[in-house]
Amino acid sequence: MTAFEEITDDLAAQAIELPSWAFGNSGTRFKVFGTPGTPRDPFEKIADAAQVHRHTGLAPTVALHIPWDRCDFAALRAHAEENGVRLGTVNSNTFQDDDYKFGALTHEDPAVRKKAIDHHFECIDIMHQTGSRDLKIWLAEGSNYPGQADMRGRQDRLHESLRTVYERLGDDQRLVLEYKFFEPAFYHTDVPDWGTSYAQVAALGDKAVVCLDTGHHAPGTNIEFIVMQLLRLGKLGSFDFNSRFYADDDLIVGAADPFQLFRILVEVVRGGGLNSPDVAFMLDQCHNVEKKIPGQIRSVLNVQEMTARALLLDTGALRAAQVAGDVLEANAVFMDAFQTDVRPMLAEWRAGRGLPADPMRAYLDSGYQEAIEAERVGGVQAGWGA
Ligand code: LRH
Ligand code: MN
Ligand code: MN
Repeated sequence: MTAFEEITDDLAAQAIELPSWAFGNSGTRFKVFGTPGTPRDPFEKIADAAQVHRHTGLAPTVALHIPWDRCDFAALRAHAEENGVRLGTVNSNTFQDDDYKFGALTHEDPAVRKKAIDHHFECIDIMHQTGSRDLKIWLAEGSNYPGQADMRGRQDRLHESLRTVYERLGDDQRLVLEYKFFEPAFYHTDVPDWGTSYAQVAALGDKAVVCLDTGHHAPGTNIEFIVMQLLRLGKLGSFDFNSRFYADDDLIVGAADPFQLFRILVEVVRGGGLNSPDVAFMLDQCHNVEKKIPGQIRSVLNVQEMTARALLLDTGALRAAQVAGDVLEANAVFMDAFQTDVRPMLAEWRAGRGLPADPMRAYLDSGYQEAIEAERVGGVQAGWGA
C-alpha cells in the first residue's frame, strides 16, 4: 500500500465547493421543516459556509444559485473574502417560472427561449462581478407523455440556445451542462444522460464541459465508468457530489454508498482529475432533517476520507495483477485500499497543519450554532427557492 506521507500533498491541495442552498431550508413536496439558525439572506449563507472551511480547510468557495442568491454581488464578494472564502460557480435556474412549464431553452416559442437565454446572460454578468469561472446549467425540461413533445426539434433548439449563451462567455469562463435522467419530467428529459450532455457541449467548443451529479443516474449505473470516459474525453468539468438511495435524494455524499464514492475517486485519480483546475469538486446537497453546517462538515470530510483511500491504492500492484490476469489479487489490492481506516491518520495530519483534529467536534464546541440559533429568530429563513 502507498504510504500516507506520500499522499499528503494531494490532500492539502483538495478543494470542495459548497452550495449556498445547502444552508437554506429544503424538504420534499410533502413538507419543508424549518431549522433553527437558518440564514435569512445570502450573506448569512456565506458566513455559515465559511465555518465549514474554517474547521476543515477543505471548502474555500461557495456556489450561488440565481435568483435565490440575487443581491449586491460586489458586497457579497467582499463579504465572502472577509470571511475567508470566495464565490464560485453560478447556477442558473429555469425551473421555477410559469413561463417554463413546457420548456425554457428548448421551448417552441422563441419569446420564452429568449427569456431563458437572457437569464443566462444575467448569470454571466453576475459571474463577472463575483469573479466566478463556471456557469452551471441544469435544465428541468422534458415531457410527461409519449407524443407530447417533438424530442428531435427540442434537441435542435437546445443547441441553438446553448450556442447563444456560449458565445457570451468571457475568455476564462466555462459553460457546464448537467444531466439528470428524470424529474421533473417523467417520460423524456432533454438532457437525461452524459452522452447527451457530451454531444451538446462537444458541439459548442472547448469552454463547454459536462457536470456529473452523482445522484442523477438510474439505480445500478456504473458511475465510475462515466467518470473515466468523460475524463478520457477531456470533458469532465465538475462534480455535484451527493448520495442517493432512490432518486435525486441529495443526501450527504458517501452516506448511501461509500464504496461507490471510493470507486469514483479511484477513477478521478487514475484520470488525472484530482486537484485539476479542469474538474471542479462541488457538493449539491440539501439538509432537510439534520443541522446544515455539521451536515456540510460531514460531507467534505467524507470526500476527503475517500480521496485518501483512493490515493492509498497500490496502483503498481494493481496493474501487475491486472496484466497477470490475477482477478482475485487485483480485487484484493483494490479492496485493501477501500478498507483502510484513514481517520486516525487524517486527524493527526490535520492537527499538524493547525486545523482541528476533529472538525465536527471543533464546530460543535465553537458556540457558533448556539449563536445563530439565538440571533436569527424572526425574519424569513432562506429556503430552497427563496
Ligand atoms: C437538479 C440539481 C441542479 C440544481 C440543484 C438545485 O436536481 O442537481 O444542480 O441546480 O439540483
Ligand atoms: Mn446537481
Ligand atoms: Mn439534483
